[in-house]
Amino acid sequence: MLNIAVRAARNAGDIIQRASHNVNRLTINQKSQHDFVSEVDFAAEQEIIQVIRKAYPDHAILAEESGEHSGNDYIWVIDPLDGTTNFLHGFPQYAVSIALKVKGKLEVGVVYDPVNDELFTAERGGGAMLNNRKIRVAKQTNLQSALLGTGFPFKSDEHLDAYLAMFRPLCIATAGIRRAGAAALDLAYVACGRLDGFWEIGLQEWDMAAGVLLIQEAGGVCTDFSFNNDYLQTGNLVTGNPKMHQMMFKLIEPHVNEKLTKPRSS
Ligand code: 2AM
Ligand code: CA
Repeated sequence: MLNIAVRAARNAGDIIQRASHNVNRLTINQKSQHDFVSEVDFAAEQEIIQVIRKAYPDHAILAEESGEHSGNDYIWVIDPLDGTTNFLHGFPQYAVSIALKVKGKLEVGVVYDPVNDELFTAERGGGAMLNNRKIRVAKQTNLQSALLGTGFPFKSDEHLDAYLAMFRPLCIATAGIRRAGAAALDLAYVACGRLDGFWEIGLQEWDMAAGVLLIQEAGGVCTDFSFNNDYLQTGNLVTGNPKMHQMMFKLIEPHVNEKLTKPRSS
């Protein structure tokens, strides 16, 4: 199943890279405020679904641009192009993200960066790899030297105050914070130690499913804002090595309100 995920991710990556030379000519639609989708997102998603359907005709699919095809223990969770806004600006930070959930548990995760030809893969119990080499989360235990990733609540200002309240102590406590704009790739960077930790409010399941498994298999910890495992449902995630996660959580926790502990509404 990992092989199928890799084939689908690479094929989608090829479609994306071919289109990257002509972004100005793409048809772009706005899904909601600050949220865009292009014909490349759709084409990449169709390719991924085709590869998966051919190998596993009765598995279910949850994909960003085509919704949920329900009714199975096996669900493929797909973001065909994570970082669409970056892609449309020629900002080379975007990726394909594909995960497989079996009975609600993440079993396979692939994040593919077609710009740098970096393939991040993980299977439950089998470790995490970058281009077939084993990766581990960073060993950093000092917050002052830590480089963190994050994402801003870009869709609405509902959680902006809570987010900014968390941002402040983390900004003061760490060596730096990066907001690169493609959550799946940020998580892959935590898995291979380029980032020491990451947090975000309001992620979708397809943004994080593959990345979460990469981090877990690379020795990291992922929780929601209640220190539980409901990040796929709430969309809120804190992650890093066990010590980093704990230190970040301590600074985030005082600013967590009730809304941030509930399953997301959309
Ligand atoms: P997407 O490109 O697949 O939609 C988390 O920040 C995620 O939100 C990103 O990985 C990105 O995934 C999505 N997103 C959508 N619009 C965004 C925007 N204007 N800025 C940042 N992220 C955006
Ligand atoms: Ca997307």
